[in-house]
Amino acid sequence: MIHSLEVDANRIQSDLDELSKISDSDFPCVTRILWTEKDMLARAWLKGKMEEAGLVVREDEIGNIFGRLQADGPNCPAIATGSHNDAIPFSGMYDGTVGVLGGLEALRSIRKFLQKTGKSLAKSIDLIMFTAEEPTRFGIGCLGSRLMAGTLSPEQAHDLRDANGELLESIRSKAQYRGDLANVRLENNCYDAFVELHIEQGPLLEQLGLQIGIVTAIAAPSSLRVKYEGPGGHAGAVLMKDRRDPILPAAKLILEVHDAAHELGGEDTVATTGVVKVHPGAINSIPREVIVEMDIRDIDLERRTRVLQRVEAKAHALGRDASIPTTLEWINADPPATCDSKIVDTIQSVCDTYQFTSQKMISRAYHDSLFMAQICPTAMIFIPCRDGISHRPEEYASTEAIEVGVKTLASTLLELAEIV
Ligand code: HGY
Ligand code: MN
Ligand code: MN
Repeated sequence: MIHSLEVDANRIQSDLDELSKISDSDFPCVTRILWTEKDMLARAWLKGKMEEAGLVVREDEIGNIFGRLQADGPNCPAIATGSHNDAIPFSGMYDGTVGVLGGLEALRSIRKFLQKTGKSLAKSIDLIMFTAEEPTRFGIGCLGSRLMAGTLSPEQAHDLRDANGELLESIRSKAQYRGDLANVRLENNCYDAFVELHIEQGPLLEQLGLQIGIVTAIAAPSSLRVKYEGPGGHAGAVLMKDRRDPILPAAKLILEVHDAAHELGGEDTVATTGVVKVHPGAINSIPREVIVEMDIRDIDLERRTRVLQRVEAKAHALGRDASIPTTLEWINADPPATCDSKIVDTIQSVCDTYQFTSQKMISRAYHDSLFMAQICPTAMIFIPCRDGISHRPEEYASTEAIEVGVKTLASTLLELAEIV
């Protein structure tokens, strides 16, 4: 039986507002990058909120934070919910945080229901705040959930460097994190279910006037870094015939990524060049090094593979033709995830019980759910965001939309945790 639960929408909103101010950029922009001072403040703030809500709090060796609503009995199974609190530079206040603070409110409302009814849970419920879902600090997204799922090894994590070339290990220990990263790994089926609440980051739900998106699949993200190098020199004194300018193959590759997605892909094939770094970066100096970083995604793995193969071949050909040394590195190339049909059905029946309008859909953004799906049954709940805007300070989800999402999440978790 689906239980309707009351959530405190004003408390969720004030939590979101409070967290949005713990940022390295001025409101409404939010910037919160792994293991910066503001990230550490936000972590302490969240742990305090979890303890206030009566959860048992722990943090693992990479900084994934767990708040547990304990069921009766020491070795009972568990389910989980969660998302991320980190934010890419100058972005918005709802990406990720709706899933963490909405998940916190869902656990508060379940705890209140249990106290009122005298019931208890057959399964504990974990609220997880995942470390570094965004790729900002170390160039790869979902650092915490990748290590949980084993798709990133501790050795690979140790080798990661930030933009200043500092190793992850050095930054991790400065942030007072110790211990073996191998301990972050969770066993397969560690949870009986994982459900993440998130803003859609697209316009579909708002355009269709729907309250809930029930995610059935998550697109397959990939990203690559290509470096072209040349002798550089004086922008005035070196004749054109004597130049080997790395900006040229880089510029052609940027166009190629776009064309490959259009010509080989379908509606769900997307590609962009989000990073272009030119060294030394002086207007009157011919570049000596150009680095471009591309993000290419598709819900269809085969189709994405065709785009990646074409881009990789072209990257090398452009360097060869220009006699420019070329270095190409795949940062990640992950498979898509299929959401668990039983959890999808549970979310659907919860929406029907509340009479929330809903529809099944895919997620083009990646989330920690993409990796949780590799180790346990997983699904996602989307709520609409204004004009589908995300990763910008104009990102916005109404308190009412968030309340509907949290109610849906809370009742879904209660159903999955089973009452005894
Ligand atoms: O890039 C993404 O899809 C996610 O928002 N990090
Ligand atoms: Mn994001
Ligand atoms: Mn996100």
